[in-house]
Amino acid sequence: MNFLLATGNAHKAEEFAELFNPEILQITAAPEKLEVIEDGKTFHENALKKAKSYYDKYKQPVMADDSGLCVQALPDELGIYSARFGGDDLSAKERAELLLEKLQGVQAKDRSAYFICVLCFYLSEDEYFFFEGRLQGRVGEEYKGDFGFGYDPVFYPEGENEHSSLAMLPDWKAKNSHRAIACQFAENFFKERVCQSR
Ligand code: ITT
Repeated sequence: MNFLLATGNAHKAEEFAELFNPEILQITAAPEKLEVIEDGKTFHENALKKAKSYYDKYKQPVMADDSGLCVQALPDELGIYSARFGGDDLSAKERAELLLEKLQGVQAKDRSAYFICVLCFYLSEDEYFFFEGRLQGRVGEEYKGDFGFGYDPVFYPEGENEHSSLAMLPDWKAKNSHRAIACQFAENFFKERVCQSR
């Protein structure tokens, strides 16, 4: 199955290129980025809005991603607003540094956070599906690492890699991220669907 990718974020597009088995799902870049006002109250609403906007314009199946970082100590500041945290004029690095600044003095146990990715596969107005992935961890004390994008340099996943930021773990991120988990759910779903239709 072929889906048009509804994103203006080149980093997401790069990650998706590696995340699907092309024998099951092929994702093609949209010819042009559309301006979509993301005023939904949930990741699902925003993912649907993006998918529908691209579907309405290009009249073909679309996949959209709405994602963000949810930080326990700042419940209303990031989440669905992650791309705009601190205002529109900040760079991704400035946003991540602002997050470290706001958490200055907050103890390790209260720095808990998770990344979330909600994918919307939009086949038609009557048929669309959501898949969600999460990655648990914490906001560290330091900005570290050169890979990835957004908040990766300040996010430290829980478990064996807890001393490395996500921006230091490109291979691990490709297999274990919120986006990789959501893609795996989607791939399994569409694989099953193709098998059933044969
Ligand atoms: P599109 O809406 O065009 O897809 P966007 O960047 O505006 O692009 P979102 O509205 O989904 O995307 O915002 C998600 C923000 O959350 C993104 O800009 C990053 O700051 C952050 N984010 C999401 N996934 C991330 C990841 O894997 N690593 C680091 N930061 C991430």
